[in-house]
Amino acid sequence: MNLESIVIPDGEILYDLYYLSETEADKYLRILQNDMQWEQHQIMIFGRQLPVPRLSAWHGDPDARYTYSGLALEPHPWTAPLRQLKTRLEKNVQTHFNSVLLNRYRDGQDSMGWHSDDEGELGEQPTIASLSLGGTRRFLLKHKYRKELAPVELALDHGSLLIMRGQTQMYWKHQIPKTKRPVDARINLTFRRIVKQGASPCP
Ligand SMILES: O=C(O)CCC(=O)C(=O)O
Ligand SMILES: [Mn+2]
Repeated sequence: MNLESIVIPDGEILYDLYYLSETEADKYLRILQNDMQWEQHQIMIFGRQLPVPRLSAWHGDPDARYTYSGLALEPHPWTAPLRQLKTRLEKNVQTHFNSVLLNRYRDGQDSMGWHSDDEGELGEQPTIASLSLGGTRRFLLKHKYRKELAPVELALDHGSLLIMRGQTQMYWKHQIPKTKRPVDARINLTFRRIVKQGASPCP
């Protein structure tokens, strides 16, 4: 593993472009594409139920529940490939994870809007391990208060690992913008540790 520090004020991010070998990344992409029970979650925006522009799946320990637009989501159990990845990451990142959110971006029109993973249930300074498989997408970070700081941009590649920790969620928002470029389908896994209940959704 070769985690490179990407220096940003008020936060800590680390990136390993080659966390998984090409062969491993291909294998996990294929397995996860087929095995997960992908759902299109709905969120409430201005009193209207709208589908989020991507598919998702939530897996974890039975008590790692989270609240999503007023719905208490029960995690699906760990599958063997998810557990394998979790164990490997826990060793490498020296953190304990009890859940993983998978997002599947079918094409360039699937996206995730600006948000921070700062829900109360993730605790004060969460460490989030984000593994990317499939088509490369732009990942942007912007500081919540210091408007003079330029956004930070990364291209999250097939098999790469991004770690966000320290104060990152407190001071920065991130997003996966839509793109008109033709892009392959992408799956992202964010391994997390739920410490208490109560949360809000990402737009
Ligand atoms: O798809 C990504 O890389 C970002 C996912 C994300 O920010 C999230 O699941 O909270
Ligand atoms: Mn996020």
